[in-house]
Amino acid sequence: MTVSTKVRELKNYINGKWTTSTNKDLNKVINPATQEVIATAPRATKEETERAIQIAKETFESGVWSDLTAQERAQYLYKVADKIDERFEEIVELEVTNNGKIKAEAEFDIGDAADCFRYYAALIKAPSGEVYNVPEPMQTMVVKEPVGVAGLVVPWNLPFLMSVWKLAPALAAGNTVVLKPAELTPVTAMILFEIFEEVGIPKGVANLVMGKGSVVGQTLAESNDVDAISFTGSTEVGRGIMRAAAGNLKKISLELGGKSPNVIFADADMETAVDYALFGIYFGAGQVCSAGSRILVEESIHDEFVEKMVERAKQIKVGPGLDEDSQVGAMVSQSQLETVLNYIDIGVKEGATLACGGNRLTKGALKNGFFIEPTLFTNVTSDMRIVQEEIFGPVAVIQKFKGEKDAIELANDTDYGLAGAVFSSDGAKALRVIKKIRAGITWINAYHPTYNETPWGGYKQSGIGHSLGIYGLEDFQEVKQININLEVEPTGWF
Ligand code: TAP
Repeated sequence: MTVSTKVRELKNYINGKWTTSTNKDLNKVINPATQEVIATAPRATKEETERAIQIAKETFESGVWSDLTAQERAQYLYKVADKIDERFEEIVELEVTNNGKIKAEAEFDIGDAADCFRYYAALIKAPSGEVYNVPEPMQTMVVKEPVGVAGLVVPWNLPFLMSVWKLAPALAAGNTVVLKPAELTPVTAMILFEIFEEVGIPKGVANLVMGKGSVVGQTLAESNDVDAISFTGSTEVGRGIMRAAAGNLKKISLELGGKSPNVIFADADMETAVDYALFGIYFGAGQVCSAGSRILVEESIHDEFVEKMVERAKQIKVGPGLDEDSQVGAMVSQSQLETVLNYIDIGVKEGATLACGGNRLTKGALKNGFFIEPTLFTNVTSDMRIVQEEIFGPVAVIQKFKGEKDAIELANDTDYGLAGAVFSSDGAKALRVIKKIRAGITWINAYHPTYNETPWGGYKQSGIGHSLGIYGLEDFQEVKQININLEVEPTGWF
C-alpha cells in the first residue's frame, strides 16, 4: 500500500472532537528523507492544553472510564489492537515517512504496539492487590486504583510505540489522559486517536494535544489537575519536568537518555559479538535511547574486532526508509543531523581516531535527506565528550579494557544507567559482570531485544520509574489499603 502524498492536516482530539488551534502558527511536518512537507499540525496554546486537562479531569471524575470493570476496559483495548493490525501497512508507511526510519524497524514498532495493547488488556484482568495478616482482628486488603489524569509526553524516535507504551497501561488502569506527541513526528498519533474514536472509547477519556514542549508539555508538567506525568525524552528536559511536577507532587515517570556499554570479552563468539555491536549502535540510525554507543573490547581481541566491525559498517546501506535495500535510515531533522555531525567534529578535535564513516551522505536519492554514514571512533579516552555524552546518532566509540575489573569500571564510568550488554562464552563471568553494571536493561550475548512483559527503565540519570510489564502499569496506579474490622465493637480507649 502507498499512503497518499497529499499534505495531511493534523488536528487535536479533545473531548471526542477534532479541533484546530486558535494559534495560526502551524507546525510544518517534514519527511526527513526528502525534506518534503507531509503534514501540518496545530500548535496548541496553554489555554487549549488547560482545557484538555479539564476535560480529562471531569471525565475521570464522571466514572465513565474509571468505573468500568477491568474486563470492559480490556475489551476496548483488544479492539484497538485489532484496528492497529487492520491499518498496519498505512501506519508503517506513515511512521517511515515522518520519522525517516527503515520499514523493517517501523514494522517491528507497530506490531509491538498492537501487542502492547493486548498485553495490558490481559494484565488488567489478572489477579491484583494483596491480602495482609496484621496484628489486630482485622483483615487488610491492598488494592490498586487509577491515579486520575495522566499527562503523557513522548519523543520523536519511536513516535507510535512510545505513545502506546504510555497509553496502553494508563488506559488499562482506568485513567484519563492527555497525550503530547513530539512536534517532529505527530502524524501516526492522529491515526491512533482515530482508532480510539472508531472503537468507541468514551469522549474525554483520551485527548490528543499537539504543540511545543515548552507550551503543551510544560503545561501538563505544571498543572495541579494532572495527577501523573509520564515523560520520555532527554535527561535535560526530564530534569525540568521533575521541577515543574513538584507543584502538586504529581507522580512522575521519566524515561531518559543513555550512553550504554556493550562489553565484549576475548572469549566471546567473534561473529556474534560484531553482529550485535553493529545492531546495538546502528539500529534506528543510533537514535535509540538504549543504543550500545560505547563498545568496550578486551585488549587481546581489540584490533581484530575493530577490523571486522569497520569492514561490516562500511557495507551498511544507508537510504530512504521505504527503499527495501536500506538498512539504516535518516536522522529525524536538520537539527539532529547537525548535532551528530558536530559531535563527529568534536571527536576528531579531541584526538580520537575516525575508524570509519563521519560524513553526511548526499549522493543521488539522498541529496535532500539527513543521512549520515555509520561512524566508529577508536583510540578514545573516558574524558572525551564523545565517550560521555549521548550523541543519538549512528556513532559509536570503541574502548580497550584489560580483564573484568577494568571492564566494570569503564562500563559504569558515565552519568547514565539505561542499558548494557556483555558478550562472553563464560556464563558465570558474563553474569558477574552484568550484575555489576549499574543499568536497568541488560543483555548477555544479545543487544536490544525488548519485551512488553518486562520493565523498561534506567538507573542514575537515565530516569525514574518504568515502562512496560507490571511496573509500567503501577506507574499509573495508586495503592490503597482497606482495613476491615472483624470484631465490630467499641475500642474502649476513652
Ligand atoms: P526531548 O527534546 O527531551 O523531547 C521529548 C519530548 O518532550 C518532546 O515531545 C518535546 O516536545 C517535549 N518537551 C520539550 N521541552 C519540554 C518542556 N519544557 N516541558 C515538557 N515537555 C517538553 O527529547 P527528544 O529529542 O525528543 O528525544 C531524544 C531523547 O529522548 C534522547 O535523550 C533519548 O535518549 C530519549 N529517549 C529515551 C527513551 C527511553 S525509553 N529511555 C526512549 C526514547 C528516547 P517538542 O520537541 O515537540 O517541542
